[in-house]
Order: sequence, then structure tokens, then C-alpha cells
Amino acid sequence: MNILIIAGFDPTGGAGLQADLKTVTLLGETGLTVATALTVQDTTGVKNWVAVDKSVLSAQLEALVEDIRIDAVKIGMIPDSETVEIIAQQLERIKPKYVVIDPVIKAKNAFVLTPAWEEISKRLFPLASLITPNREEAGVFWGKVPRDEAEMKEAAKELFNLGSKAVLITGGDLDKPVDVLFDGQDFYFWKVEKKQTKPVHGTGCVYSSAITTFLAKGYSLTEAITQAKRFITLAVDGAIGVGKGSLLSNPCAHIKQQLARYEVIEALKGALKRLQAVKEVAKLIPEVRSNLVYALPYARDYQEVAGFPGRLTVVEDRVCACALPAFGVSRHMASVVLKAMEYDQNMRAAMNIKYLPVVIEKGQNLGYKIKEVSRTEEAPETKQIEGKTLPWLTEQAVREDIPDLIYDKGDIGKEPMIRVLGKNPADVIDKVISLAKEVFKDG
Ligand code: PXL
Repeated sequence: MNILIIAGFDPTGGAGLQADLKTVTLLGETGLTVATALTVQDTTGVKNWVAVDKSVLSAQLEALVEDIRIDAVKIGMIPDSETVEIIAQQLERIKPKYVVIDPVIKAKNAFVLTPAWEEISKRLFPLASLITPNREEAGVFWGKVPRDEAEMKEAAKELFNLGSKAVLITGGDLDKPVDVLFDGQDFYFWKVEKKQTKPVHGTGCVYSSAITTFLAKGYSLTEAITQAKRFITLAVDGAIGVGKGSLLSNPCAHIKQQLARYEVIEALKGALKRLQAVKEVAKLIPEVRSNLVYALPYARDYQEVAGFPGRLTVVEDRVCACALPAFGVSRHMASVVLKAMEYDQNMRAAMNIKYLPVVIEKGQNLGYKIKEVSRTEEAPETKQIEGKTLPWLTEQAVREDIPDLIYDKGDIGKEPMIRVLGKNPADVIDKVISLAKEVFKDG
């Protein structure tokens, strides 16, 4: 599919044309780019911009649309009313199936990117399949900034009357983030918990480009938004710090996560071989059995964590797996890793082993960072909810910095346990094997 991107040039590549092109490219489609303006900016904000010469802009658009079939158009920064008119005339001529407008008005540092917001709404919204203002931008068209979900619904309904086929108001900045879609008939909502704590530049650009790409691929509007939401969530969770200001949205996070699926499984298989080769390790497998788990980069859910189905057990004095490693097979150990990753994205692997006082003692001698947590300190409310205890216990241990070993001495009906954490399975089992050898070196 061929997606025409008409937007401003941001030298950081976090927003604008280049963020749009990265998104379209990494989703496997072809992006064609026409710059409307050149901005001067770094990660701390926009300092200035200049509109691209109108004859160049017109000629570039003309050349592309004469030569290439355009399946969808994504429009970002439009610096002035003359540019609005040039774009409107091309859209009227080629009548693309999908036109998504991200009505960019101001940068994060409040620098105005266009004075022509009224012309954009009058001339371009009626030609759009979808407009994707954030709350701030919706406020410019509505008259006040919608503060919550209820007001976003009201604003979306009003903005719909400006002529686009659908309106998506994004509220990723709210304490309880929500995006609200109105398609003239129904409202739809997307709610994804915020994990990124730092400001990220270019999220609106990447999100709207991803929506455009999924529309071009043939997804329905709501399915395109759902897919794009996953993509932008990863781009935000995996945003990169390159300068003194905002992080840059990272469309590569999606591909990095996909590529890691193979590596994660292979790393677990390799780790199992090494565990099986060391006889002493079998003596550290607890009554409830062990699991060794490894999460995908930016994992948020146990489905994105791989482990051994049926856990690791002991047969004839050796560690033994019932089946090959797979995703989504461990809830317990996955919840430990997912909690640790909230504090350090690099701590993606863990294994539980038997608690013995001597293991802790040897761990101290080996120089490991060790934290004890207590099940008895957990509030009765969360204790009763299945699946809450381990994340709670882990959080007590990882809040300040992430230890190598977390242990608890159990509770009524709960076996005492040590959880060994690391960056990857090799890192975890290096620790497990060292401990096993130290503890059982005299047989
Ligand atoms: O994020 C909005 C945006 C879009 N396009 C360009 C920008 C910005 C924000 O700075 O610079 C070119």
C-alpha cells in the first residue's frame, strides 16, 4: 500500500515526517513524503520554522499523484492557509479512500506550528476519514479543553459536525488515559495504562500514521485504531532518550519486540541445557517446582513472557522440562518479571529456587544483592485476590534497586522461596549454578 505523508520536517525525527515514515515503513508499507515546513527544534522544543516554498510543494504533490496510486493520506503540520488550499485541491482531485488528519497546532513547548487552524477545519476536515486531535487541539476547535471522558465525548460530537467522517480525541496525558472515537453514531474507547513516566515527543504523529497504515491495509476503523494503539504504546514504552529534553517516540520498539520472540525461546532452551548439565541444580528445585521465564522487551502482559509449560521438575537427579518453552505459560514467575520491568526494563528474566538459609548465606558470600520480603506484611485485601501477592512481594523488593535474589520465608500453606532475577536466562542461571555449586560442593 502507498501512503502519502504530508507533514512538517522535525530534525530530531521524533515527530513529523520522519516519525511518520518510520511508522509506515516498519508496518511494512510504502511511505511517500512531502514536507510542508522545516522546523528548527531539539528535544527541548521547537525554536522556529519556515514554510516550504509553495511552488515546490505543489510540484512535489503533483509529481507523486500523477505517477503513483495513493491508497491513503496522512496529514500533519500545515503551516499556513495557502498550503491548506494546495492540499485540499489535490485531495479533491485524487479522492483517496482514506485521509487521516492530525490537526497539529502547537508543539509541547507551546511554540505555535500553524496559525491556520480555522482554514484546516473548514477546508480539510470535510475531506477527512478521520481527524485525531489531542485534548489540547480539540480544545482549540471546541472552545475549551475537554477535561475527562465525558467532556471528550461532548467535544468529539461537536467536532464531528465540522465534517470529518470520524473524530478520535486522544487523552494519553490523563491520569486515567482514554482515547474517544465518535463515528457519527457510536462512541468507542481505548484505555491503556500509562507506564512511561517521562514526556515523549511525537506520539500523536506516530499514532495517526499507524492508524492510517492499518486503514490502508484494509482494517476497519476501530480495528485499525486498536492495532495502532498497540504500536504507539510500544513506541512510548520504548521511547529513547537522546537529548536534554523529551524522549523520542520509537516506532522501532514494535519490530524489536517481534524479532525478540525467537531469541527469547532460544535463550530459554540454551539455559535449560546448562541447568541439566549441573547435577547440583536439581537440589534447588522446590516442592512447587521451578520456572525460568524470559520476557519480550517492553512486555506488559504474561502472554509476552515465555517460560516452561508445566514448570521445571527433577527426574533421576537432573532438571527436566515437560515441554519446550512457550509464551504465556507462567503466570507466577511472569508476574515477578513484569513487576521488576516496571522499575528496570532490562531485568527481563527470573527463576524461582528452593529457600534454604545456606543459599542466602552463600549468596551473600558471592556478593549478590539480596532482599527479604515478608508475606505476613501483605494487607488482607490483596492477599485474598489470586495473583496479587507475588507482584506485591516483588514490588517491596525492587522499589529502590533491583536485587539479584528476593526471598520470603513463606506463610501458612506457602512454601518459602527464592527468586533469582537477571537480564536474561544466561544471567539468571549463572547465579543459580554458582549458588548450587557453592551450597552443595561437598555433596
Ligand atoms: O507533535 C506535533 C508535531 C508535528 N509535526 C512537527 C512537529 C511537531 C511538534 O513539535 O515539530 C513537524
